[in-house]
Amino acid sequence: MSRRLLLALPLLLAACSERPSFDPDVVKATRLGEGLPAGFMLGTSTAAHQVEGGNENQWSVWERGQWPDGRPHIKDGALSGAATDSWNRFDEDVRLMERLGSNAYRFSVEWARLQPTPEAWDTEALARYQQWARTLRQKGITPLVTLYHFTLPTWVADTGGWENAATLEAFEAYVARVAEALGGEVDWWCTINEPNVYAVLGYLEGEWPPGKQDMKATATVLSHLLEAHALAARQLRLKDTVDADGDGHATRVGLAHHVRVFQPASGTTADTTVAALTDSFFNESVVESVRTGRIRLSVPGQVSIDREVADLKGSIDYLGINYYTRDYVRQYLGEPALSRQYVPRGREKNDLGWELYPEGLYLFLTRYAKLGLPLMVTENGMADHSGERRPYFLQSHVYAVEQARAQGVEVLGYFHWSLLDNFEWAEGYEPKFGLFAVDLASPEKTRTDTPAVATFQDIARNLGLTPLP
Ligand code: GCO
Repeated sequence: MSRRLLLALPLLLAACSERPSFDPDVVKATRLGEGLPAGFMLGTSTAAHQVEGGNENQWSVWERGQWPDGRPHIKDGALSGAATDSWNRFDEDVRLMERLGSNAYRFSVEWARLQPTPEAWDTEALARYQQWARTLRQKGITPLVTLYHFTLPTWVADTGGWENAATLEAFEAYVARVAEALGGEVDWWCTINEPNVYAVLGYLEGEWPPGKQDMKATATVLSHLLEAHALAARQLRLKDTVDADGDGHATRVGLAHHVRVFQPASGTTADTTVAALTDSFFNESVVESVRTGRIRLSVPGQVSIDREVADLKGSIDYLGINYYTRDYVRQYLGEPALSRQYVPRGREKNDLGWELYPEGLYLFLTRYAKLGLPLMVTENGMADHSGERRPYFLQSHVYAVEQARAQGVEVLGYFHWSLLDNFEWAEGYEPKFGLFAVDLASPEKTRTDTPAVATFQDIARNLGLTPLP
């Protein structure tokens, strides 16, 4: 070996450990689940608007709208409508969870259902959510409840939604009521789902309501969502004082943070700089805000927010990670985000064109170990209409979790997105994310197994859980 190569070896090794590469044969030969500790939460994840059906909120209004050129806002003009009718089929869904052998379920409560107008409060709907949590616990399935998953009541959206600071107060009051009602059954909470995705898709890319393309508004919304998270954490700890599962914690508060690997499209300074900026804004700023209690959002020449927020520091007991994919980033000064993202030809992708890159989950779990807090994979899944590719997707991502744990990273659980095929926002019903496929045309919304059900059951068994027949 030449001397130069020898000198370069540590660097090369460092580069390798930064960018691991999983061998599919090794992944498939691993008895996944055996590497996870007893008590590890193995479950699935859904969101109210995507499965419940019959919701009337900011999104359902948007679904009925069009772009200036007459195209519907949602692909193929789809409406969330009855969705998978999970509002009425909860017990059926719990059977599916039991068949999987899962011991945890993440679902969200719908603000617009609970508080359809500022003065009205639907106590029956609240009681139903309470019953859901109780049922889950009786079946040995730990509920993890999300308080805000992308949908606002119309009365909140009409007064400016998350751009308006007054929304924070309304949200805090809503959280207080939910925490009081559900606290006896629920210990695990997720305040806000993906603040960064909500802000970017609604206010920067304009593909989601309210359809804006405005960097300043994006930053304002992101910063308000982080503040809302802090207020929610405070309310949860105040109002939920019942330790439902007797593990010594009445509340375990987290948020679900969507992370993406941003790979510079080339080695040029332009691309590496813009990829680092994107990473910093999209991935890092949320984590840094909750770590330091100080919201710092900056996009050179466009945005500079730097403010300390009461109760933000220390607001999470765990960090939820929603991980799906990697993007390649090329500088493009004409775009508000200063870049364009794409997936090169030849990479394996899901039906939505997202690259399948399980190593990215490992990268984020090891990266965010720096927080010194437990991590939880609150979402991970793939759009796959055939269902044939999901088994390996599931295996390789659980493998990533096991690899991270083997490095000493405390990962408490893995929630697959999703239990069922469901309403995929602007993409409508075409993408199929479910472990169980749903026949939307049938009045019963019939659920059938996809091949990954067996994969999930294997993992559950190896973890010591018992899938029911
Ligand atoms: C998100 C949401 C989910 C999506 C899922 C698949 O991550 O955007 O939490 O509601 O349906 O991620 O795109």
